Amino acid sequence: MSTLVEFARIVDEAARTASAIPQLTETHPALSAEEAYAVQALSVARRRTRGEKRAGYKMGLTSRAKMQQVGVSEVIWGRLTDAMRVEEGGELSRARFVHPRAEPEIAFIMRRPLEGRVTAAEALAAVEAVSPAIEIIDSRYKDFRFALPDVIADNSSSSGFLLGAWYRPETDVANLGLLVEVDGQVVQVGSSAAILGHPLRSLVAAARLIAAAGERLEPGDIVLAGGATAAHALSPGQFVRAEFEGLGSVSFTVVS
Ligand code: OOG
Ligand code: MG
Repeated sequence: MSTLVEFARIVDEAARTASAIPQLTETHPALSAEEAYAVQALSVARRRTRGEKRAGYKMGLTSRAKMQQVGVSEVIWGRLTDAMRVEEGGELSRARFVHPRAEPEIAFIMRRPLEGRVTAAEALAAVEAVSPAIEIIDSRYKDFRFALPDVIADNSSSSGFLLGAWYRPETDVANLGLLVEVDGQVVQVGSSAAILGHPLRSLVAAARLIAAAGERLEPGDIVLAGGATAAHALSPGQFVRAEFEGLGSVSFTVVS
């Protein structure tokens, strides 16, 4: 247990001070995914002690593009706090991160609790609204390289998120075309269908996976369904905009 507490301190400090660390599995190759989730919970608890509030969850590696980019092919999840929220249309400070990347996502906000094994219809009935979103991910590991337990312990690279306009839960988000532009140049194109075939499946998976940690989705929680395309590396001066078919766009400017 004390090793897990120490790992939680290490990943939390790396995130807090934006400094790269070696992979935990370099020295502890036997670290399991289950232990890594315990590290994640402990590290997020440290954030909570500093005053950060629960904001929901993020799903990760729910698309092939994302799995291929990082070389890990298992769906993972992490926790969101209010401090990770970046204002839509606002500025993102590059200095707060090690090597940030942006990816287009779909977000759900919950109206009712959702827990354990549920159907897609049950999941949808628990949704208050859907929105286009951008996730800012930032692995705290050197060179953005990690094994499955490393990334889980590092809160699944969670570091920021922006939400666009909210739409009714019935809005069809199954297969929406989307693109990411940097300074007006298209850098990624894709579809929301890349997210497990339908973003709602990611919400179903979220309910099931977080139940394993004894948690459930609560009213007001935000759930990011996972990147629909590979993530794009950010540097100061860039204007980043993601556009979603029928849902408008989400944008921000990277400053130093
Ligand atoms: C892991 C987090 C993956 C997603 O949307 O697939 C993720 C990473 O790519 O560093 O957030
Ligand atoms: Mg993501």
